[in-house]
Amino acid sequence: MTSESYDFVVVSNRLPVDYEPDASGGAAWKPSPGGLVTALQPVMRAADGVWIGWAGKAGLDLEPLVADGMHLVPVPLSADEVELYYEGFSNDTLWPLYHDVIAQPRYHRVWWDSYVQVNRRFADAAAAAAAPDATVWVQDYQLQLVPGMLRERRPDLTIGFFNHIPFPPYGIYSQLPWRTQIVEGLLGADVIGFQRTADAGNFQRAVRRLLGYQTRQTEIHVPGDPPRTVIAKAYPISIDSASYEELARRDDIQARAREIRADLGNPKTIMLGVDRLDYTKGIGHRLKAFGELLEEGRVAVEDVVLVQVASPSRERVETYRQLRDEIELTVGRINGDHSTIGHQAINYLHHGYPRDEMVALYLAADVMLVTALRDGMNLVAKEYVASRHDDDGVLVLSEFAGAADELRNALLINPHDIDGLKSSIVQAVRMSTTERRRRMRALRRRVLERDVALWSSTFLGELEASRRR
Ligand code: GDG
Repeated sequence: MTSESYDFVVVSNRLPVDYEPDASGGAAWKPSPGGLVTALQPVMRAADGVWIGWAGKAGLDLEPLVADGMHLVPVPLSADEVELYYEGFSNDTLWPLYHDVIAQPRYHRVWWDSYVQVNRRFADAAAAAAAPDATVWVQDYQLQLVPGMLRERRPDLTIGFFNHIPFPPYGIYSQLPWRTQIVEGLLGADVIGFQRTADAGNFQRAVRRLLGYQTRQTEIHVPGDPPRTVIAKAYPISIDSASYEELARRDDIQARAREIRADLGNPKTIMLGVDRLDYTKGIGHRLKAFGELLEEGRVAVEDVVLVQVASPSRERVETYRQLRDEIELTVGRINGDHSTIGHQAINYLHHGYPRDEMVALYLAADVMLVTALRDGMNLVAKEYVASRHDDDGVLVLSEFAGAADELRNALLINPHDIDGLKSSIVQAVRMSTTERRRRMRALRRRVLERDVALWSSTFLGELEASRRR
């Protein structure tokens, strides 16, 4: 544990670096910069802050370190805790429950016990690292008890929480045996951020139903001595838009995009899906729609190819193993039925790729398919738009992704409506250049203006304002 203290503390399940022991028995830290790191790095530097999280490998007790100019405090997790708190409660109870029970959530008391224990460890680490009156920002569903635990120990702190995934309607949320404890845990924060206004509304309803507290617009009145006002509100997350545009303008990445097109046989239309292999992403619905379009002859395998990047995810959770089997069976069937020697219907890639390659794929894709059944935001949709500095390309976007609240100029679809999805795919394939440009320009204005730096500064600004309330 660190003996130093900091005015700004970020707490998330994972640290923004991966711990990779090398062959010689030494250790290496590999930065894994995502949007959150990009957004928070300037704030961390200015406030000389610290990031608290798990290093991604079980059973390691590591010393605090400095990587990429950031102070990092690793929180250890045992192999059992990875199984119970992380794979179990976080990914097999909360994840399916918060995504509208697309898969069946599993409720196990030992998983919950581990969740409480691990949340306490994160809260202890944050309490130890935070200077008097510091600001602490807790991230995501794995750590929903941390705000309450922290407030108990350290009432001097200003505490923010951001939920990256949806918050479900009360009718679904109320299944959770520990529904009251979680709501109470979250209410330890001064500001609770959600992706969509609907998520904030669902949370407020759960508070009213479970605790009977009064809410007014974004305010929740929490009785006590002293009574507190907690803000629950939407702060839609975004990406580092400029860096995607910058990559997309690079000559080597544009050359790679042309190479991808050529390798695919220069088809008229390349459609692209990029998702973690997760049942929330609607990959099966997308494949079904494409398969039927080929079957009906509304698109031809010589003209249209679907590239599906399905990056490996949560492979130790049974539901994810089953999903992989289902998807791969479907891809095999569609390819078997419709591919020809020279033309493969679906190019399925079960790999993760470097960001450069992702941007080249975005540039190569005429149509981007985001068909999530439920998604907090969906950053892939925003990354596609940010990369299209040529004002071309069509985004087909599920109305069940948070991004649909902002990206109104996409072709919005209901992925459960396979006929509707098929029509939108055909519309995207046939769309005129003029309409593509008009829509993409509008989308780009939005994504370039509202980037991840604006997201974090807005959230932290409101958190700062809550100090004065
Ligand atoms: C959660 C919420 C919310 C994917 N494959 C590769 C790769 N990726 C990158 C994408 C994108 C990120 O991973 C995925 O973000 P999404 O937003 O699409 O989805 P989740 O992982 O489910 O994220 C989501 C998000 O949190 C943020 O709040 O939007 O709703 O579920 O950045 O590009 N990146 C690389 N190679 C891959 O193969 N380099």
